[in-house]
Amino acid sequence: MRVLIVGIDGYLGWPLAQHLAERGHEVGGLDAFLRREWVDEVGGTSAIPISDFVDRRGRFRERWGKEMFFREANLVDWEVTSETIQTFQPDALVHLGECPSAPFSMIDVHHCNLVHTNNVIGTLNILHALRDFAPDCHLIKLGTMGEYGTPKMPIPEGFAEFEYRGYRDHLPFPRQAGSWYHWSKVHDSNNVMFACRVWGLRSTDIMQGVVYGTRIDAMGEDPRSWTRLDFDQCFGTAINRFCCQTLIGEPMTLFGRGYQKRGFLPLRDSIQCMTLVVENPPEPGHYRVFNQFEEAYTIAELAERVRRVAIRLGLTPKIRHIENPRIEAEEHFYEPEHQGLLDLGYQPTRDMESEIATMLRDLEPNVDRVMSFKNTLVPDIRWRGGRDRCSFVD
Ligand code: USQ
Repeated sequence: MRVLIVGIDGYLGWPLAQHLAERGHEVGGLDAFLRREWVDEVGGTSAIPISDFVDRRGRFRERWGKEMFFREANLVDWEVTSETIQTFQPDALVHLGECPSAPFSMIDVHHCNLVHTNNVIGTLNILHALRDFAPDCHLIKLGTMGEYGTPKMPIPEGFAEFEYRGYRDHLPFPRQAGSWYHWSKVHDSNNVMFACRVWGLRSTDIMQGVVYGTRIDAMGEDPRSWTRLDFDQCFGTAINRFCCQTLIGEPMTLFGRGYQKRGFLPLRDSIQCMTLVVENPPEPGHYRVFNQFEEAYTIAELAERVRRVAIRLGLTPKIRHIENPRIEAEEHFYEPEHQGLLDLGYQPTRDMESEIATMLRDLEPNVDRVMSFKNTLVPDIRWRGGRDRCSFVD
């Protein structure tokens, strides 16, 4: 299949490109390298050094024997976005070209607006370009489990049967997002669903949990194949941060009580699931939703797993509670369903501890690099507004 990856230079995009090429797909990409800029802006860096995109394309050419189609373009630019889709004529378009950070979106009005413009307008441009130039293409849109929030009932995959005053209907499950970033994904979901209904586009909206990990098999040992691994307060996610913190002897930061539950999955599972979705498109006009994660865990449980693995590797891990900069439930009911991808053939890795051990080994040569950016580990972006460094509370 011809697969266009929007956001091909990112944490998920670059491994996905390699995995799909390995499976014989014709991969093309679009990126404006904004993730690199945003991480720089917040004073972070990738713990694992990454190549620039010229070198990444060189690696692609060497490994798969062909030049990769690529456009350096910002999705909010309609002309380039539509030209890219018209020229490449994708069978599938994987949309990873969004700002993925909740804290970044909470910094101030400018960051909130930047995230909304980038994410919502970018997706609208893709939808219009698909309608005009590639109406049969399958849009794989990365949403987030965070769209649903943490309701006191099981979370279905996108839709559920509702009854009200004796009437029944199959309707979208309510969204209760927890940051401006997560709300931008809700707006995207509504827009994609509407485009499928009125224009007959086909799309899979993936509600993905938190991804962790450094590797997939298709990467091999060439550094140009490696993907980024952020650990700053904005672009670093829980397990990735816990591993980097442990590596340099800093405490793992449990926000508040630490019993927040989220769905998690290793990088290799994320890539496996997206590939299954690409290779099993829905019918034209169909909008389908999958909840994509391996299992739900509390943050405290995850820190404990990192601690166990780190001790086995001879490190001295610490776990500490820190003021929660976010406004979120710190202990709550959480039972999201996730059958759709299993029905398509998803085989969860399930071995979180060996994945964490691989991460710690991959990170080990970069200990000095992480150490020199350690001031980005303690959060100061507050959900209530303003910036104020959080204090440890134990
Ligand atoms: N947390 C800690 N300590 C930390 C970092 C995070 O306790 O050092 C807690 C947070 O308070 C939160 C949970 O861990 O309750 C997850 O936070 P996160 O930073 O790992 O992830 P989140 O902000 O939710 O966003 C990430 C990705 C986003 C994706 C989302 C999936 O950045 O792109 O959409 O995970 S989900 O969480 O299911 O919404």
